[in-house]
Amino acid sequence: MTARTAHATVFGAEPEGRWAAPGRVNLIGEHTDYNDGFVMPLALPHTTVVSLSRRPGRLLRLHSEALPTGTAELALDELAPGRVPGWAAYPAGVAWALLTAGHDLGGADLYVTSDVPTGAGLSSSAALEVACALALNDTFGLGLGAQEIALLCRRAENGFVGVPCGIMDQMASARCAGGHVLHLDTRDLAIEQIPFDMAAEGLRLLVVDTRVSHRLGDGAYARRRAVCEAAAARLGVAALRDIPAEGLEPALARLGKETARRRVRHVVTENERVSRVAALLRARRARETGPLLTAGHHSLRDDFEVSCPELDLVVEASLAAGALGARMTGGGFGGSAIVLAEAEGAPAAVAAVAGAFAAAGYRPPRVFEAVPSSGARRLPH
Ligand code: GAF
Repeated sequence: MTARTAHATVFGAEPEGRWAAPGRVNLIGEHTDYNDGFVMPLALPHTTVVSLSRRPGRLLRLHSEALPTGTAELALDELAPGRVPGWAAYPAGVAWALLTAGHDLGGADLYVTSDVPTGAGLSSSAALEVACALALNDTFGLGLGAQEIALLCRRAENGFVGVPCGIMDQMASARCAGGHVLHLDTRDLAIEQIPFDMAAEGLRLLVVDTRVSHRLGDGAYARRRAVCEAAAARLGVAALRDIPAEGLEPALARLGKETARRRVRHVVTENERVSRVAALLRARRARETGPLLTAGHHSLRDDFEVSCPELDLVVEASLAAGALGARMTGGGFGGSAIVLAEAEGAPAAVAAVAGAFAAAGYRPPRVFEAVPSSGARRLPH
């Protein structure tokens, strides 16, 4: 059954349109977005697709193909943070963010399908939010641009779902372009689309999903963010982005706690790595980014302390098998890693990771290629 037919079967009405939003993988720039810093995600070919039909009244009905838990029914005028459990909190949060921003919505039925892996650190939540926002924006003629949509989706996640994430994932899903990485300044949201064609340089970028479930809601992410904000306040800057690389040592000397020093060192050095990777990609020297990716992993493992044994093993095993660079990607505590390898060396790196996982008694990882794909869009009817 196609999604269109499924929509009609569940809701008794043909969808008026379908909208797709991708998951993302981040090349470099981790835990920098809530410090006003720099990030460099690319959209994956995996998308969440939402079909929508309007309905009379002010009820929002939500159905996910993946979850046989039935249809969630929510009154638009009763949406409030903390009241909607499970996956429906994301679409409901988007409607809430739109309504509280003063936009006019009516009743709607939304049917959701997705092939973005969940819990894999690949932004399935942002893909769901952005696809829903796009569907509501187009259908109710709200006239919002991609950046406004990303900001509203972050507001949904922060204020309604309760995850204190930064802006990277929503901007990646809304604004990435096929064949490019999105070099984003998360302070003013200025973007640079940098061409990213690994095949042309004889390279491959692989995503390794460790299948260790990653959850940002358990407090560790929020604690990292709070330490960074407290350190910025202590250093008298608006955000850690304002500490330049050459100002790192004096800044560290002013921080009392070792934990704060480590977190600050990660953020400042990571922003510097994003700039260096951007310069190499502009010069079509992607091969040379490998050591920067690996340095980013070590910083996330040792200074930011958001890695886990499975992610570390992907990095160690792939590098030992000749990969050019590797790092965890996304929030961490599980989820996925990326591996940059020579095209002809990629199979050996994948085999080495699979072998190391088997030897360690871990579940086999899922591996696929990161092909830079389009951001959110309306699909042809
Ligand atoms: C998660 C968050 F949602 C992002 O905002 C970002 O902070 C990322 O972790 C870490 O770079 O994906």
